[in-house]
Amino acid sequence: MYNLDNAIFEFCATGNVVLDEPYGNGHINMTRHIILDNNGKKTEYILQRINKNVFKDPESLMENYVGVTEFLRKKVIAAGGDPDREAIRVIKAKDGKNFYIDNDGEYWRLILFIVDNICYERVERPEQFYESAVAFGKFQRLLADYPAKTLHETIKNFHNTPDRFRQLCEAAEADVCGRRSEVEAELAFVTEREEFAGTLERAHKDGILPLKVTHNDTKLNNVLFDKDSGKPICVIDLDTIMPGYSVNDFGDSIRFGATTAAEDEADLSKVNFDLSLYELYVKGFIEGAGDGLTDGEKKLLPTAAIMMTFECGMRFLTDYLNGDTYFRTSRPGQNLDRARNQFKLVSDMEQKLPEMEQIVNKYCHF
Ligand code: ADP
Ligand code: GN1
Ligand code: MG
Repeated sequence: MYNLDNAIFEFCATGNVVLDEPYGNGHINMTRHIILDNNGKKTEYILQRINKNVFKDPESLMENYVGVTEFLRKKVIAAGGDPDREAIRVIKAKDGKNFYIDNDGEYWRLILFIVDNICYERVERPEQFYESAVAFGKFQRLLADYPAKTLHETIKNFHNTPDRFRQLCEAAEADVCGRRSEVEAELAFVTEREEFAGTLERAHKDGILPLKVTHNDTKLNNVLFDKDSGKPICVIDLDTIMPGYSVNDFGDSIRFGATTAAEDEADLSKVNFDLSLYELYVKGFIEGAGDGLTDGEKKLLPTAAIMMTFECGMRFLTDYLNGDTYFRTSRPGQNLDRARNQFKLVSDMEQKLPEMEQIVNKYCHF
């Protein structure tokens, strides 16, 4: 249950509540936009209840979150930027902690609302996608010297695609909701790609793909843009910052953004992979990451785009079979639509792989 009295006033934030409403389209946390009026001075906040079903250890998560935000704040200040706009500011609870635990054992955090922002659920103009690529590439570059060993693994095996394959097989085997018969075609599609699922893990074992500090959830709606200049202000949603593969941050953006339809579009004839958006993202990500990517990583960018799309499709399908317990849904069958949508994109990308590789070659000059 959402209980404002038990949450916002437990933080070092004072004033009368003049606005309190659900906010954003995240699939995981419960997010509210709150405005407090303190003798005429209004301050805007984002109050979030951390999803404990997804994040089993919220205290470790907040340790990562605060460590990274503080680190980035210092870099923004050093570069002469505005730290309350270009970095996330965590407001402490009254007991000095970075979170508040309510009577039900739920964890809450309060952060400053980044004002005058626009958050896009879909690419409206191609430049936005290019700009988001620069932002996510730069984000990786800024964190290149972060002490990765201090990071907790907030979700074990988060982008371990073979493990996602295993979880899907388990869900299909258990079939707790009796939905398996509806998804035999999708299960066959996945099984045909079992060997492919291990490609990045093998590249890691072979020393081609190093572990780096990565965002791991690089959807377009996890970067905020300035409403006037249209430029990216800040990368948000830092719950999944962990050691990972740089190419997966690239791939996850591609699966969400380089498409002609929304993630849950059910009419698959509308869902196609958009090569021109892909090209813009390649250009921006390589520019943003600077010299932070090795040739081995760059060569794996197209594979990672397919991998993240395939993996996300498996995750949606697993959740559908398990009874929609992980991703927030707003209508029956939404997770199945999401899974089919991702698999349609995978097929389309597989067809267009030669072009995807040519585009990477064009910007990387191997
Ligand atoms: P989830 O994990 O559920 O996706 P997010 O941290 O991404 O949660 O937050 C959900 C949405 O809330 C974002 O997509 C964005 O629209 C909005 N949001 C989050 N943090 C801020 C912030 N500091 N300022 C303004 N809007 C924010
Ligand atoms: C979730 O939290 P949000 O909506 O930004 C999910 C991502 C998926 C995405 C699919 C912690 O992202 O991994 O790619 O939904 N986040 C988590 O839309 O599982
Ligand atoms: Mg989000």
